[in-house]
Amino acid sequence: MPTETKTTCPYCGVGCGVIATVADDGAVSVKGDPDHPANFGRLCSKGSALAETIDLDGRLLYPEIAGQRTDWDTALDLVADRFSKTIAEHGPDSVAFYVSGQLLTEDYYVANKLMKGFIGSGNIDTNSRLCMSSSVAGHRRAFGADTVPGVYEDLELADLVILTGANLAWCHPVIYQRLAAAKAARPGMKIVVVDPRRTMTSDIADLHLAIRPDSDVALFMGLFAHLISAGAIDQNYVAQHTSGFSEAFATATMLSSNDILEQTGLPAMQLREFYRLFAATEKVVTCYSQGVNQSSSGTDKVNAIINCHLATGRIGRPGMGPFSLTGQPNAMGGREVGGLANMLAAHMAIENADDRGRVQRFWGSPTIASKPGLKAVDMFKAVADGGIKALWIMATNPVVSMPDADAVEAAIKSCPFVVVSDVLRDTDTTRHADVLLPSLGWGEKNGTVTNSERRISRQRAFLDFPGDARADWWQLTEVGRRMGFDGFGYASPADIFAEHAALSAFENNGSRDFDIGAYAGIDEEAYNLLSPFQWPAARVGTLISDSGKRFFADGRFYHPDGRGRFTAVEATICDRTNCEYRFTLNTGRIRDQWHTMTRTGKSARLSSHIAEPFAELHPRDAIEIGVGNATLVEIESPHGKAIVRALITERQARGSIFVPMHWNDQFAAKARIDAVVAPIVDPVSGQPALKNVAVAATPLAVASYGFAVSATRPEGLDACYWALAKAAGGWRLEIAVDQQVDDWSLWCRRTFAIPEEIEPLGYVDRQSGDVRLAFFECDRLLAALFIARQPVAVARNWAIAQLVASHDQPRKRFALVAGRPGADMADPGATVCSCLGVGVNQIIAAVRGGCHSVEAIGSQTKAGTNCGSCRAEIRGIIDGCLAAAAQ
Ligand SMILES: Nc1nc2c(c(=O)[nH]1)N[C@H]1C(S)=C(S)[C@@H](COP(=O)(O)OP(=O)(O)OC[C@H]3O[C@@H](n4cnc5c(=O)[nH]c(N)nc54)[C@H](O)[C@@H]3O)O[C@H]1N2
Ligand SMILES: Nc1nc2c(c(=O)[nH]1)N[C@H]1C(S)=C(S)[C@@H](COP(=O)(O)OP(=O)(O)OC[C@H]3O[C@@H](n4cnc5c(=O)[nH]c(N)nc54)[C@H](O)[C@@H]3O)O[C@H]1N2
Ligand code: SF4
Ligand SMILES: [Mo]
Repeated sequence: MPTETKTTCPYCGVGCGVIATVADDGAVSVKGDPDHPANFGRLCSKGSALAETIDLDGRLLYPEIAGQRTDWDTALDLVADRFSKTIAEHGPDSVAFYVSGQLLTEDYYVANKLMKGFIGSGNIDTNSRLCMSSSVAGHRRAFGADTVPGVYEDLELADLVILTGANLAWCHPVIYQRLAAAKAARPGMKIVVVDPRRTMTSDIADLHLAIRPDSDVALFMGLFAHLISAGAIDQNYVAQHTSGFSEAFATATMLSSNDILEQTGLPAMQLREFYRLFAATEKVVTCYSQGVNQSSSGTDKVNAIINCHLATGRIGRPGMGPFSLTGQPNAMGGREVGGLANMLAAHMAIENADDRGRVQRFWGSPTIASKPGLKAVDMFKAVADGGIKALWIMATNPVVSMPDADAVEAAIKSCPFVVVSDVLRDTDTTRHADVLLPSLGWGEKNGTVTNSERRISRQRAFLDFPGDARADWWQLTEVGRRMGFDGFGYASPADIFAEHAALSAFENNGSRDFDIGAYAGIDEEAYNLLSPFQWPAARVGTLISDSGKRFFADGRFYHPDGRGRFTAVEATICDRTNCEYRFTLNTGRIRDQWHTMTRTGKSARLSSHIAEPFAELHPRDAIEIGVGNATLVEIESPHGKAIVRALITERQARGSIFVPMHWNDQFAAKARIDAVVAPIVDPVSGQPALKNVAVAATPLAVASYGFAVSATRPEGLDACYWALAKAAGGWRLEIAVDQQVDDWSLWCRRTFAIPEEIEPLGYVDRQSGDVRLAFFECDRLLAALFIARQPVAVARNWAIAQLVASHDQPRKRFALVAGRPGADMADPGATVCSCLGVGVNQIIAAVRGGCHSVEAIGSQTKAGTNCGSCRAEIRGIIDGCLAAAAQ
């Protein structure tokens, strides 16, 4: 009998409920959980492809010391011993943990407890520093606690939704779908997108404000001033429930309208329209994500937004409020357990002696960190300087995702003792570990996560532990015990959750926002049955008292005076016109990859949407620097270099370049974009400015470009540029060489491990530089290579399909060498709908055949009918075709 398990998607902070089914033959399939209140059955492309990413290929299955397999006892004893000795010799601040919003709450709780309560240092920081720390700091300044007041339903109830620095269509696709459905049902609802780039999200916007990078503070200060002059301030609310209005007012009115126009770069009409809409609409939700947080003015951006909501009293009521969208599946859970270096458990403050005493008493711990620890960027600097001598990295890949990534890599290499807990054997970070600890992955591990709307859901295991892999909480617990600490006697995640819930209620009585006391002491059985619930969930007697409570509905905040605080923010501008590094590098995400690709990179389907690292450039910038479409461009800063494909598009503003954050040394020659990113941080939160980096861009001199498909993973690639992606039946490869290659046939034999007896089919034309080589074993294609002096114009998806086709007829083999489909072999074009494998050419054909709506395309080609993540792109293709036809 197939078994069904209700669990939660391990990707983004939407936190969709998933039903995983294991069939009798062990095959796993996933579908959206119709009962989960985050997604009501929907999933995006990444969620839908989860079953394709859980194979054991590439997994780390056994502990290793110095690259040699070992057993758990030996590995754990060594970790405990080295940490203990380092602390004994150099003090508690000589060790550190760098953890992740992809840990489950239970893992995170134990890591934080071990470092802050038993080792006695604040040196635990997390990739949430790169993600949510400006929001945390902004919330604490405004509300007195890190409270996210919004819920998803607010977006559906609002009359105006502002999406600023958030590419919802690609990064929170299921919220995007809920919003798109609400707008379709109620077309009067307005959507404003604030983003220097025109993204897929801007396609549903009534107004897209393509502001200059980092001019958000000016934009929202201008709005604040407008609300005052338009008489839109809620005077009663401001008087009764807030403080600091006059200081914020004074700074906001220091900027003239001209300053705002100049700083934001927006046309006056657009700015007026935005301000008018906000002033006139009661139900406004302002959602923000990394375009806000990842900035040297990130915390001020958050407070500039919150100021406008406090001034109008539009907070704490349905359909309104500021709403920070969390990125990782458990970014919120990490904040709840106090995983950041400057926080304590259960939303308590490390600077507050009462809080420290309370947590220490609760834990019965020998010590408690007396001051905040080092924040991520400073932590790796301390590793480089030798101040930190033992480091444990868990569920994050800092060699790819930290700014100044080459320096971070060098720091890790130089650190005397590095432990990495991961699910994969080979990542850019695991290659530098002294000890590798194999962790359980999604489907194997058990615990809870909290999504963007404060909803706690279970992740449940439905697969056996592979090899010797063990849960992260177990690894931490074992090390804690071996270091001689009491307080790590947990037998299961339920034990840990029960303690975490009890701590949240400990001496709380409504003084702290985070209270899930209703679950204190929860037993194994209840934990296993736990349904998704939102915090707060305090216990009064036997009742769960405030489930469903709307934060700030009563106008009470968590500052000692109970008031919400305005923040006097300042707008800063950045002008690079005359700089050597005159471009602004903006980095972020694409639809079908997750972070450093360790999981989504396994899926051919997901890799078919965008198979290569790229730089979006404005056409005029491209002309100026001499970069042609699909040629290669080198992006450089004083910190490092990257080489990516040029994608010339008017969706990009002049002077800016967008490069995705995902590619790394496992998938490309030199596309770790964080190697280029400067380690500049927000002064309040310590969050790096990952969206505004001064860079130079130049064309890469290339002798030949190439494309290849191969049944096995290419190895030892000899090329100045390469990018590798999984494809159905094998791999796809883009390359470029900077010098002529004498023997391409030999190059293929080495790269694709072609047996000697197999002769290539094809030709090498020295005059034109064209090369076409294919290697067949019986009727099966082993590898095919297409080389040209210009970017190769072979139909990629068609070539990939040849890996699984039968080549029993010579005609088919020759068609492959010709590099284009024969008359009976249509080329689907680049994949748009990754769920159903529909290419751009198929959609264009359907538009030409009379399908002029996304729905019509869906019924004709099925594109966009599964998860719906590609619907914005389909709409774009229809519009493009119709516009072209009308010309
Ligand atoms: N497909 C996919 N989805 C994901 C993830 C993933 O890896 N892949 N990761 C998850 C995680 S951890 C996170 S944190 C979220 C991030 O989700 P988002 O924040 O939505 O994603 P990003 O692409 O990082 O950046 C959002 C937008 O900010 C814009 N931006 C840049 N500079 C500015 C500026 O100065 N002002 C404004 N207003 N906007 C600016 C960028 O152009 C970009 O379009 O996504 C989550 N979801
Ligand atoms: N330039 C630039 N850089 C960025 C960003 C950006 O927008 N621009 N965004 C930043 C943001 S918001 C984020 S959140 C970070 C994300 O950056 P990372 O956290 O570095 O990215 P991931 O690829 O998710 O890394 C997770 C690692 O943990 C492993 N893993 C998966 N599951 C488990 C598990 O259960 N246990 C353990 N122990 N390991 C596991 C994975 O194999 C992988 O190696 O990147 C940041 N860096
Ligand atoms: S929106 Fe997609 S990635 Fe995010 S939780 Fe839902 S299914 Fe997973
Ligand atoms: Mo993130």
